[in-house]
Amino acid sequence: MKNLRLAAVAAVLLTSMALSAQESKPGMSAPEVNYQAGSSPLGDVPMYQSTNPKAPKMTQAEFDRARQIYFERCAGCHGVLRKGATGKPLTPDITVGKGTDYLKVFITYGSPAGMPNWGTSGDLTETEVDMMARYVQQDPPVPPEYSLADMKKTWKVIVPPDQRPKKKMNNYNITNIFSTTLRDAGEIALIDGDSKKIISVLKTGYAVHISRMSASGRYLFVIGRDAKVNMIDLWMEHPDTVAEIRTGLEARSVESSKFKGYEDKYVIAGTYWPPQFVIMNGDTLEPLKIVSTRGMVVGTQEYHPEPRVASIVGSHFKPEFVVNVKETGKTLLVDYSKLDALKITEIGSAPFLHDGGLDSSKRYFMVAANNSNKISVIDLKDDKLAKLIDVGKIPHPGRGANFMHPKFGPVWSTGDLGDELISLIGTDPVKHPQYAFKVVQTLKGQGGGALFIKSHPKSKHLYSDTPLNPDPKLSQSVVVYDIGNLEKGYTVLPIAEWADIKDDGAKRVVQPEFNKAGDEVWFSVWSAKNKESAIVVIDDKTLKLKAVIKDPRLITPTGHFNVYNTQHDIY
Ligand code: DHE
Repeated sequence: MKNLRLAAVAAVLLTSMALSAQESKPGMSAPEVNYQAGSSPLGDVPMYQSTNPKAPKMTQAEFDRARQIYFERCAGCHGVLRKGATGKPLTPDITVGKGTDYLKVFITYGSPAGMPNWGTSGDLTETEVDMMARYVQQDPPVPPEYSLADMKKTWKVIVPPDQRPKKKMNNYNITNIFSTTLRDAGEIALIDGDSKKIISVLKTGYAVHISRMSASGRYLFVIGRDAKVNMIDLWMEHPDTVAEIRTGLEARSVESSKFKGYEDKYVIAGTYWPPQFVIMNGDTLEPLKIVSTRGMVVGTQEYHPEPRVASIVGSHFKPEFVVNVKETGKTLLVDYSKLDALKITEIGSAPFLHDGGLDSSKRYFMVAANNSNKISVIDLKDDKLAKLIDVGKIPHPGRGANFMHPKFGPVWSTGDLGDELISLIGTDPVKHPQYAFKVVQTLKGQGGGALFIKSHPKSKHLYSDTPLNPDPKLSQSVVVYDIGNLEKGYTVLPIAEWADIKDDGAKRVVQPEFNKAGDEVWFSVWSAKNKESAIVVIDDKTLKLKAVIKDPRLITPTGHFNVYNTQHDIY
């Protein structure tokens, strides 16, 4: 009887959802949903149940389990405080009125606007769906803040600066080392780019995310999703962590100061929770200054309680960190020359700012406002918004790719998560003013689900991956364009096939990255953590396979970062 009632509610709701989806803006694509709905480490943080008298009853055990599921599956889209991000807001003022049956249908069947079908997919049981429907009617539990004192409790200087080597103590060509993210192992592999041998595998934070280099090329900084930063000294006989700290409860970005006179002086980490960033001493990771990013959303000027810090880059033009805040759609130019009288220039563009990179002159920072299908161009010399440019659906450049276009001069490019397009944007307002900050050409890629695009000043090629495309043929290959003849279209490189992995499974090919010389391109073949993965290296001139790196320690390789290219922002 109960099931019949649910089915009847479902039929009515699904019809109305389909209609409203046709009327409203198109929803998120499956790749985008899967990408955003990643697990948050906040699931393990203790938080307390505050009772909402209007909400249906839950036991403490049910509440705790539902909270964990929420942070594992839902927070990426709906936000920590359920105020809504790429997903809809789920606060009790909205959910209590909808009621448990309505919410159960949504959770079970999903919606055309992008909500996954958690019930019918088998990801959640009927009991869990019921529990989640009641959970989202309670007041959202608030994770704790994270202060300087909290950071200091986790801060360790393992090798103090005066006990570190005075010169490089190993024979590695450290400029050509790759730091490879081993995502599900919470480790990075340092791989010698010359010999293609693994130098070492080092423990880092949970679900480690990115690596960045200090300006001198000596220190490597790695950040985990649990906001742990490792500082690795590449001069040691056996490169290893010399300092570490937890900068918050959840994070994605770390960077170091690059401006002349401030090389290796400061490190910055931006956190998803709490919504803030911290500037640290570049030698030891001692936390010095924390700044909150809570504030008003660009345009509506409504208060947002949890605007997450997305990409950060160190300016080469001024002593500034370029900090991109997702939900408020603001880029903060943080002047680190006087930490005790901090000056921040706030540039509003569009939500949600995510990833981006510098143009080839390093004057302009090009950042994807992925919810607005735009690229915003921040002028790091004049500290202003140079342009807001419409591109394809959900742009996702990584750091983007710069190259010299035969007709339009220097361009920066991005692929899209939501469609198959690649947009080329002119970046030279001096010699090519008619093309500056306009989409000068659009290339057709092999499909949506693109994450990273790459070229190199010495290369004649442009590479684009599609690891989140639902078609395995596309997610397991990349495309490459001849820059001199872009009209010709792309050539497909079957990277996963070349890896010759016998295990079945995803084998997603992710993130092209050049070696220092710019004559090889490295790709990760990303399998599940219990399956074989690999790194495939190709010759950039011939586009032929050059090497396959396999090792049982290479568990879930995703991003990889060449020391020299990362140090000098070459991409
Ligand atoms: Fe990333 C960069 C956030 C999922 C691989 N990722 C970034 C940046 C942000 C971000 C804010 C920019 C950092 C910078 O430049 O300072 N990533 C997020 C998420 O919030 C998201 C969507 C969901 C999540 O749960 O984390 C997410 N990212 C992923 C993945 O699933 C990827 C493909 C595999 C993995 O390792 O987790 C992935 N993200 C990467 C990589 C970069 C990155 C390789 C660096 C690109 C570069 O060229 O610099």
